[in-house]
Amino acid sequence: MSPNRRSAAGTGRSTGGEGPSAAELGGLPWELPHCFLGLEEEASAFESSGAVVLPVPYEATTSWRHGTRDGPRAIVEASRFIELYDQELGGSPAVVGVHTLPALALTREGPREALEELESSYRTLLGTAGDRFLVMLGGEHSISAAAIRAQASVRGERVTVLQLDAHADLRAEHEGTAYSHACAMRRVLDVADVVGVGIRGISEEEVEVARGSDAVHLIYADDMRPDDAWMDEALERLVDPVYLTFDVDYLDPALMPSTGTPEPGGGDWYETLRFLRRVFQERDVVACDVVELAPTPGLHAPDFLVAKLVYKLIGYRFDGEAEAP
Ligand SMILES: [Mn+2]
Repeated sequence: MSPNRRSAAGTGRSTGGEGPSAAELGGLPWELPHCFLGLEEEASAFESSGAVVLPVPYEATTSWRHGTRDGPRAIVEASRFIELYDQELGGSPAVVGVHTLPALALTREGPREALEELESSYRTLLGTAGDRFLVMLGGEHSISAAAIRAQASVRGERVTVLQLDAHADLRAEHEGTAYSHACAMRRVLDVADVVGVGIRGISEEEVEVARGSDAVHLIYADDMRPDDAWMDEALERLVDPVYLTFDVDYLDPALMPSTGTPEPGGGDWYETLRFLRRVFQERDVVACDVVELAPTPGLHAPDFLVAKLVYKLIGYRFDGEAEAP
């Protein structure tokens, strides 16, 4: 661990000309800033950042084990200790600049009110962020619908959602609300096509919805062996612009035990990265979210996995581009 790699010099940026007292204070042994990757101010200023991280620690309708409200904080904390250099990409994706916003504290009036508030907040954010790559950290999966709806409305066009998930989330209603995590994808079908990958926990109702809708294409985990043919199938269905929603229960629970409703089977690390890199190379992925991490006290590997995954998404997004806008 070498904390000074977080310094502006370490990310290829120059330090500003602070006054003498700031320079003196800057020499003290401060811990890493509590933002994504622990970047210094020069490497994480909003204006010069290509990527923006939006923590949304929202949790109201989780079905089983709780704790996804602690997900964003755990991801950001773990991210402060991962290496900035990426040997797969042969560089430090952090040079594009990664800004971390404060967490959104949504109303507690109810799921509908909270998600409407998120949708309008996300729209406002898109107006300010321009074409910066927006990465939302959940929180429960219901938040994705608000972001997707905002994307479609601001762009004035249908988007394609690439959903990596163990579950289809196509229920019309779940436990008394249409704004549940289990309904996230059903709520966007009027503004988006959905390509669900890795599905292995699905109800009969959802199978019927998928069969009856041209807007839904599901690739079951059962059909993802023994080769990568499913990757071509998914890519064929992805029409730009693409919004990526990554529910961490997509991954094998052996890798990702820290989630509310785990399902056996699912993606492994390298296969998942291989697929995601292709998606970013071959399609225009305009924004993404990573949701449903519910940190397990005393077990930090899953938190680090998600932090690294988010950094990989940023790396893939900007791979081959010189600098941030
Ligand atoms: Mn899920």
